[in-house]
Amino acid sequence: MPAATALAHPNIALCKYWGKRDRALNLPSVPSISLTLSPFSTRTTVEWGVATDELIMNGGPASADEARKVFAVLDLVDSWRPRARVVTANDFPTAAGLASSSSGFAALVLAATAAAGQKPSAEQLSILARRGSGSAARSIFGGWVEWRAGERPDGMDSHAWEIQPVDWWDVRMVVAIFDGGPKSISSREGMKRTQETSPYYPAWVASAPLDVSEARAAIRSRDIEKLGAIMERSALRMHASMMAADPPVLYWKSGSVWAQETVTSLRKKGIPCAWTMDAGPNVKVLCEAGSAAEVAARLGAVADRVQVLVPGGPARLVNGPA
Ligand code: 2P0
Repeated sequence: MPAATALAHPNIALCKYWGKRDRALNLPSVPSISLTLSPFSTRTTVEWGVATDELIMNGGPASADEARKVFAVLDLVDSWRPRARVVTANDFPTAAGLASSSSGFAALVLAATAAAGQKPSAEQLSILARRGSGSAARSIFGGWVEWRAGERPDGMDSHAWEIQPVDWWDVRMVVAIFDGGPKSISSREGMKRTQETSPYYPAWVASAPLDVSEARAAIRSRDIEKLGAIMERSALRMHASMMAADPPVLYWKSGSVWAQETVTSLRKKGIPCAWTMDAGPNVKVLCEAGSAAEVAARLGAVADRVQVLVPGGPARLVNGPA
């Protein structure tokens, strides 16, 4: 049976995606910018032409909800598709503070199209990955990545592209992990609620394009101070729009604020660094390679665990099963 295996890295947004202009097609209301991050990855094998659809995730059968999302994406790869067996595994623990959906759907569409004998462009892969999970559109590419919001109703102009490759700038992303309790609300539900009830949502949408164009310029000129200011501004505006939803969408914990204050004090000491936060309490800190050890040590004093990540390459086909 035709099979292929692909590997993709997760990404963390520097300018955030929050809100959809089309829920069915997963089209964002705002453009976003991310950094693809190594060493963590998802490895996925897709085998077409088996007896029954089957999804194995991290060594065991996946939930019905996860299987529904995965096979819906395979239906887009081939609407007359044969049944498929999908085996996927992350080499990072769920508790590593990273979203596995970005690397997961990127690896899935690359493996599925290759096993079907298709040769899509990276942009076409990004559009397919987006249908599984928005942030996955960005993990098709390595390094510094922008995802266009696009304007077309069919979403064919809403895909990611590489601003600069993986080796453009030797930075680190230091993740400060705060354990404690399950995620209060899924990103999908949090976005919907923000969009439907937050009086600040229109202001968030209006402010995002300028953040993206300024961040793109800061990446191209390797200006960490400028990029850092935009990163924090984007994260704060996104979280402000969530907090103003009814009921509020609040992912912050006390440790999140400690980590943010640590970043501010590092900057006062002359170490350029900046934080971002996603749909959870963990704080991710961007800094140059030479200051990563000090940033990690300082964050280690306030966080439960710290993880240092480096820029990662694009999704790619690999040998051997997942
Ligand atoms: C991002 N997040 O830009 C933003 C910032 C979380 C906060 O993308 O509904 O799993 O599958 O498109 O991509 C997380 O949401 O949401 C996310 P769906 P996704 O990284």
